[in-house]
Amino acid sequence: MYNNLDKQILKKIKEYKNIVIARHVGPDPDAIASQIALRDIIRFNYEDKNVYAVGIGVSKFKFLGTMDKIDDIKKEESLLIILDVPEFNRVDGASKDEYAYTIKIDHHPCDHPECDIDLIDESACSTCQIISSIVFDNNIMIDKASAEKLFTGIVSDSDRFLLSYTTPLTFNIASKLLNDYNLDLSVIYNNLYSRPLSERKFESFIINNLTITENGFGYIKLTNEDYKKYDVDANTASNMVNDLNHIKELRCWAFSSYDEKSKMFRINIRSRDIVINDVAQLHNGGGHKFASGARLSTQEEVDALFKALDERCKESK
Ligand SMILES: [Mn+2]
Repeated sequence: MYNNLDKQILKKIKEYKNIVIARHVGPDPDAIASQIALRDIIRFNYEDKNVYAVGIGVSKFKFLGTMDKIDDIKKEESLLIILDVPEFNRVDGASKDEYAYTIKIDHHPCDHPECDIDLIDESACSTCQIISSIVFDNNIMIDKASAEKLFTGIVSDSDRFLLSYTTPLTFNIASKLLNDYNLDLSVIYNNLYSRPLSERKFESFIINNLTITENGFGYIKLTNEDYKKYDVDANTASNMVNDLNHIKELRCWAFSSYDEKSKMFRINIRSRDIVINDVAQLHNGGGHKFASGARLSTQEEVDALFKALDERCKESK
């Protein structure tokens, strides 16, 4: 279904002895699950290859697997695959010019070539869905643990099949993974969705302190003090943005969370039916039509973006 691009990718994987797999900074379950699953699928099929998953690990997602330290390989003779990320400036732990050949597999829109091969499927709910399609279309053997990871990424990025990127193909693939590999749903859902009470309290704090404009735009600016008080981190906050879906009064909503490490404001934007990625693009961000983000360095820039989003809500009333 990928116009032979998948076959070209598989050919390159066959060709290279050393393969490094990277994904975006501040990873979500889809990023890590697709990365680990692809690594383990390649290892499962080619015992003699050196395959590494790189980037900073996130303890919360340890159940998906751990990152690797690259051995003493010649990167200039190695293949780099980047997953779930449109551009190299957001890739964690790898840069383009170090490697002999680069491949991108992603579901985020991108209007320019980034790698030697770019497989972009904007209709897929997740990178894990794309990897699953490649696996099934090409009758590739995979192990049960990898199937479990692919399913986890699909469930997580589609927000449990709620988001509009969920298609009949998403269900077909999920069903095939479940059925062919006899997956245990309760284990997967427990890993993904059990969370400490402090996080639920933090979620209540967000809902109680959300500002909603008359145009249906909701926003909150989270500070380090807020994280400390609820014992959560900036990452937790940005992953929580999906939880505000289906609040009637909201058409579009955004979190600004200050990240001490990078000294940047991380903005997460969601919308029920208003296109917002073009607004994000004008403010140092980007993403999907209804799910975007941005990274900004000053409070003024945050205010300008929020104003533009409110404007967009007003225009599309
Ligand atoms: Mn994704």
